[in-house]
Amino acid sequence: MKERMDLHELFTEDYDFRGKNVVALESTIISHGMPYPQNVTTALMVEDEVRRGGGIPLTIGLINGKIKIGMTEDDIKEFGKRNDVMKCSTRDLSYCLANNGWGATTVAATMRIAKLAGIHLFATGGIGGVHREAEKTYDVSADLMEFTHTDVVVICAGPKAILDVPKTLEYLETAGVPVMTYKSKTVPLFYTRNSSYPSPCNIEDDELIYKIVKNNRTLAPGYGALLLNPIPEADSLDEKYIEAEIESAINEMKLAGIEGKKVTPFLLQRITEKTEGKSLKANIALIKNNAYLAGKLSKGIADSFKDER
Ligand code: PSU
Ligand code: MN
Repeated sequence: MKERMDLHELFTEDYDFRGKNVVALESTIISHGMPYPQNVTTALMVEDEVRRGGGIPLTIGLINGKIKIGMTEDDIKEFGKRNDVMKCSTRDLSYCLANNGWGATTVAATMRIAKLAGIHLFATGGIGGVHREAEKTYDVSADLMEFTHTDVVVICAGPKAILDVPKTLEYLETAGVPVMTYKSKTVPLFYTRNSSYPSPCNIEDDELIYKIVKNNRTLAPGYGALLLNPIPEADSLDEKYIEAEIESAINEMKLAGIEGKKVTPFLLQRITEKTEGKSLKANIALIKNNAYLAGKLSKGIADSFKDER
């Protein structure tokens, strides 16, 4: 018999998903990553894609000062509409809970919560990383750090193109985080399917993922891993086109003096406006694609952790 997990009064229930074919989903993409109402319709479609792939979707967020794992359709609709939802990275969770607030969890925060409840697989669009000009701003997302102490496998479509991609890849290498690409010889760049960066480890066979995850549990206990799943060919944007729009959005951001946690939401919104929705369409397609893959892998990943106490 597994011992019951005691998640204390911070959670709406004593969740325990150990051994189950579950997939965690984040909520920052709902509140700060996409405009209303596409944020709500996308979050619901993403849950359907996990189910279609064979997994159980669990969207995570903070509601009235409690952590909820498995937000309902009504919760998601409410999240998408409210404008007082706090973007919570790991360090913000304790404050938001103490304040009885509503909080959207970033990749780092979602990983942290998922792990506490025995969930080891998480699908999203793109992770945060090392920002351009980080040598001046020191802006490195807490998402990267989380992979060194939280054993959750994250499926995304590559480092977001708004980042400094080579520096993000270097950081992950230095930190010792396994980075796999799914059926791709190059590192996918979120809006674009291919890049000039060779894959550190290309996976053609799902069984290999489970073996790598198992091996790494022994070699680097508590470490996460990244699986980069390229955006489908039909939805991939032209790299030069999107790069020009990104550069122009970054210049506007600098002129407006935007920094810190506002950077990523600002850039995503401006790029959506500049591309007249093309980037948003790509973002929706790639996150659905990731959710479906996560559903497909959910049983195998759960089995890789089934000895967990
Ligand atoms: N990728 C997207 N949309 C998003 C994000 C990533 O396509 O909204 C969010 C994720 O929640 C990620 C966060 O964890 O942005 C990173 O924020 P920051 O750069 O401030 O760490
Ligand atoms: Mn940042």
